[in-house]
Amino acid sequence: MGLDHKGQQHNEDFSAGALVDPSTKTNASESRSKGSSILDSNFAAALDDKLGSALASGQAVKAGNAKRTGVAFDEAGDKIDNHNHGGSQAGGPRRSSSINGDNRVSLNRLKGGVSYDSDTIEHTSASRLANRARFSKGDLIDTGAGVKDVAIGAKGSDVFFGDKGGTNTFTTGTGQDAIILGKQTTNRIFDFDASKDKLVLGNGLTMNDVTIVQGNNPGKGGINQPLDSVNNALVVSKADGQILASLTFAKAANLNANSFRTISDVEMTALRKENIAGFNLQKGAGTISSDQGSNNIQGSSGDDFVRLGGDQVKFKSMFTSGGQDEFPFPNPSPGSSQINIELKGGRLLLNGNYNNFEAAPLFSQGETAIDPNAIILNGSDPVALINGFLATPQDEEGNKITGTHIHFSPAGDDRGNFADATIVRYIQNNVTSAKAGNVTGAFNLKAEEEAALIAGNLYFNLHTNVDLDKDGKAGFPTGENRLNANRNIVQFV
Ligand SMILES: [Ca+2]
Ligand SMILES: [Ca+2]
Ligand SMILES: [Ca+2]
Repeated sequence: MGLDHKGQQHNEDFSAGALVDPSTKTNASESRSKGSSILDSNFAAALDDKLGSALASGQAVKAGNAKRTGVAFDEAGDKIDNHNHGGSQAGGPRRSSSINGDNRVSLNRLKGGVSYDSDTIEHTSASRLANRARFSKGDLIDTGAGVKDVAIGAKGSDVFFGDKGGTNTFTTGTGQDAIILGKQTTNRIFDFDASKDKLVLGNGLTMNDVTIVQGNNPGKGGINQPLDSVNNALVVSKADGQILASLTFAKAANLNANSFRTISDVEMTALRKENIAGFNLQKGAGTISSDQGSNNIQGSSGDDFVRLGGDQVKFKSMFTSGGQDEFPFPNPSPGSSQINIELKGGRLLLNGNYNNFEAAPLFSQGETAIDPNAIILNGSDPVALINGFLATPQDEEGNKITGTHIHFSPAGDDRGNFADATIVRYIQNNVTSAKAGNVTGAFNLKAEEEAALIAGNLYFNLHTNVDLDKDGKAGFPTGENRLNANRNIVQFV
């Protein structure tokens, strides 16, 4: 059996002889709750939610008399493609202080940020970083320059170089990973764990140069969510507002002085050598695969994708026994579902089944309206709801609209619960009876989607609608079963 994700791997101590001398360790660690319930602030923030009295009072709202108080969960309305990492076109409302397309936030935005005295930040070195990676069979991953580089680490304690400009997307995997930040470079980290991972300030950056702040952008956009999403913790340059790190689904309050290290230019030069003892040099351009050993991966000045070669990641089966696990709209459905996934060379293969649902899957009967018997849990307008869906008739791979979707955002692990209704993919849903069926999918993931999957950041929603068995119980258009491919599902082997 492989190692679980970060939360279950405790055999290395980042601060014990590795990156820092224990005698000089700062005591900035603070105990903060990492978990959160569906009632925490993420709930409203993630959805711009107007949940209304329906769920709060335990009452469901029938489609025919749903309150028309605006669209609380305009699912397909959040579907925006072709926007840049800066998120300037990402879905949802924008704030004047938010990102401007250049991976920056306004300096005014930084007033609420937190920083620490540079004297309290430990220095690290090439040997410390390399040794820790080597002993854990981790990798040195330098994607170099480029507009959009993507890299995925595995179970070892990897080092990610994020100091050569452009926008990088990193999934670090398990272990105690180090991400080196630099000027004029934005690093989006899909699975930063403040209890284990470190941000290393390079390019002469000191702690005095940066501020830690929670994002405040309520916009959505799925994998292309705004970098300064309310769900993300940011490390921002005080000088120009450049976002140096966007830690998705992380809380700025969980970072402290011990989350950071600094590294000198001399040490960076040493860490970039091609002949580092114990590492297998892999130079390449474009897609580069790591193997199980310690790799010194050096990408090109163009866009690179460092992915896991071989079978370095597997996924536990996902199962849910009813709508009570649904987030953000728990429901009383007795329906159960199971989905198994595997990843083969960037291709996501998916199969599963569901039973005892209240109604047939949304859109499986060719409907263009919500069944009047359907229950809408968030009080949204059923006409707007269905029109929102219908406005996204297919996903970017051309899969036709179904009520079974892949979305971006985790729930059910130690990061708390989040929801983003933007469609990532439509999953084929094959009805076998009024209340049961099976689901299948085969998707060619883009580099960032693959990184999101391995970070535990995708989930699967099975929505229902039409009361085929005429028992008076129709579907739950805002969600019947949700299965989270979260950190607990991702297994590094
Ligand atoms: Ca590159
Ligand atoms: Ca790792
Ligand atoms: Ca029914």
